[in-house]
Amino acid sequence: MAREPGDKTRYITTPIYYVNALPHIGHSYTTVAADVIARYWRLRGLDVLFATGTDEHGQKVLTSAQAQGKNAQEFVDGIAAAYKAAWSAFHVSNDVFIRTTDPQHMAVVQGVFDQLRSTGDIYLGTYEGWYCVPCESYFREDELVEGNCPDCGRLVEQVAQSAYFFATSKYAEAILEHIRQHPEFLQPDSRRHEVVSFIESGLLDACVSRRRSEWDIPVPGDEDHSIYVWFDALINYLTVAGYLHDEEKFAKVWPPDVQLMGKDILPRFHATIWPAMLMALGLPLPGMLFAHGWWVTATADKSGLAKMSKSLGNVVDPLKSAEALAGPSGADLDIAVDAVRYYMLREVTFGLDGTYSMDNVIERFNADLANDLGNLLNRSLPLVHRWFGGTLPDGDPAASDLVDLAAKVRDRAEMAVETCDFRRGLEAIWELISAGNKYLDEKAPWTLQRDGRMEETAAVLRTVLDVARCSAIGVAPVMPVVAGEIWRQLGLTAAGVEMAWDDFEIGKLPNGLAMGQPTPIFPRIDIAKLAAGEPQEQKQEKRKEEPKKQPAPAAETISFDDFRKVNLRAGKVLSAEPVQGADKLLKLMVDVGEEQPRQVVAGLAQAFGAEHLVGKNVVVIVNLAPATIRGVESQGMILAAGEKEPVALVLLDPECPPGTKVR
Ligand code: ME8
Repeated sequence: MAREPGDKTRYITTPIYYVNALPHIGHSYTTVAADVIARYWRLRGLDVLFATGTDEHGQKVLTSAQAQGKNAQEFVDGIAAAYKAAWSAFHVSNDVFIRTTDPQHMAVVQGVFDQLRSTGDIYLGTYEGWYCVPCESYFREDELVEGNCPDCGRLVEQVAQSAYFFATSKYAEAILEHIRQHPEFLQPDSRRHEVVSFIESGLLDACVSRRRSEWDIPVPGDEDHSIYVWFDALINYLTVAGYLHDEEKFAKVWPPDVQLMGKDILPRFHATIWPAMLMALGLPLPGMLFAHGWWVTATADKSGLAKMSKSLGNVVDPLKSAEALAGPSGADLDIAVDAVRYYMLREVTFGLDGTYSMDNVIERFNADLANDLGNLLNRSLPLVHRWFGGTLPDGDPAASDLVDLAAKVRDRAEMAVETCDFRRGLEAIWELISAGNKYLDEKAPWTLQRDGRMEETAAVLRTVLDVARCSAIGVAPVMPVVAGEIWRQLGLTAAGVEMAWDDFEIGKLPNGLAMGQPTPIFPRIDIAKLAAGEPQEQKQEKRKEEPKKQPAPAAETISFDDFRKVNLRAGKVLSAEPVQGADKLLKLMVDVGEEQPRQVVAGLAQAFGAEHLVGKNVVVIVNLAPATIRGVESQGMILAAGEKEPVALVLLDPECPPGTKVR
């Protein structure tokens, strides 16, 4: 249902998640995708309502609470808090977190039930069939598994009991007609076809009540029945929008523009009962229901793939995944979280199933983030500090194909968000990033600068940094912290420039901008070392702990504080012997004034020979992280002079005692 032109309101929802499990990557996937759309809309200046929440009623919740010795409210409060914490850690910018136990929601559910009962769309009938008491679910004979509940495997009862029904079947034809008129209503196309077949195969009226239970919403005026959890849950989307309690808000917000969910809950619930309920209430249908695929893992016997789910015990914890990335890279956890968000949306086309692999997360971190995006900034920004004191002279970017490319990429990214094709959108942005890196290589500002062509040098750097600025806008919905950091490093935050999608255009880098401090955002992970369980060489300083107001150091210079971190000591070489299989390497034992001599592996064999080194007073970096070189541990580094190969040792006076600090 397209909004009127000029209507700036947008409403987006995720499913509300059951409180029987803590959030895993599957829940994060839907929620992050919705967050990306919400953030994109906000960047476009739209007025966004983004809701997620928890589905807290049902007999199963009561049973789980009892199993943990808690009362139901205490139990659901704990899980709802865990969901909120997870979304906050995952940079999810939801405006509302709805819980079905909110009294306001419960009142809306009863109000809707009453309304539909008064129009005859809900009626009292008799349910005859099989019923699983713990699952509160009715089943047809052919749905049972060896005569038991297909969900929990327990015994089912044959029942003939009074229950309320909702007249779904009455709306079947109208729903099909709506789908025909609005193909965008159900996405992706494959799911739409599935839903059409499902509806055409014949709809039964949905049973929307259960035997009265203390942990469900009672049917108004009927002590014997409770409202079925799915009927209760679907109404959350109405409650959030203000239905039956805030008319003004509801008139502004309804209907949802986009509702996201996994493919499991599309056909029966969101594409059938839900539109039928809205039709019965006389309300417009959502603009688009998008059902994405599943994260799957290999089954235990490796014969196939199974949906990641708590009951199968094969879930990935999203935060642990980010921690597993931050650990070896030394990246800030917030950056790692953004990288996981990026991975989820870049790796698999939204709509298809995918397998979650930590190796692939790391690979994308190194290739797409550290190499491509990170380098775009790292290779250009320091040069502005080195040659222009941190502020580029006023001017335009160099005329280049990049201006056109950026315009095309922006169009493609917009189309991608509108169709939930996040992968394609990110691919487009990466085309721009790669083109920016290639342009830098081709224009080689280091050569221009060496030749004294400073105006051209500035124009090239301005173009590249403008590409970085556009890329920051482009990735901001997916990686908000990363984008904020690029913005800061470019000096845009300090200059008070707000990020806006409309500024995704080369030529909008402000003149006179005092650029910020260049700090690598994505420290590369050495995969070989990671596999061997060895420490990574360059741990990044925690980004947030850096004093923000420090003057920007010039490129390829380090601050005095940085220098002070290098612990240099006088050392006396006690012995030196070749490292097997490596003709350049020597294994040295060096007295650095500690209890035990240090073992240092150094590439000095060809330049000096082992015997020449013994007895020499050298300078040793003693706080370098240990590394294993050709299977031999090295606990430091010896200073030597030379471009590629060492040609001279840095030597101290013979009387300087081992362990003396070198400053
Ligand atoms: O169904 N891969 O809640 P739920 C991708 N309360 N997405 C996954 C996934 C996976 N392996 N596992 C879960 C419910 N999801 C109801 C919804 S709405 C009115 C009521 C995501 O906790 C996906 O979005 O079982 C799926 O639809 C949702 O979590 C199911 O969450």
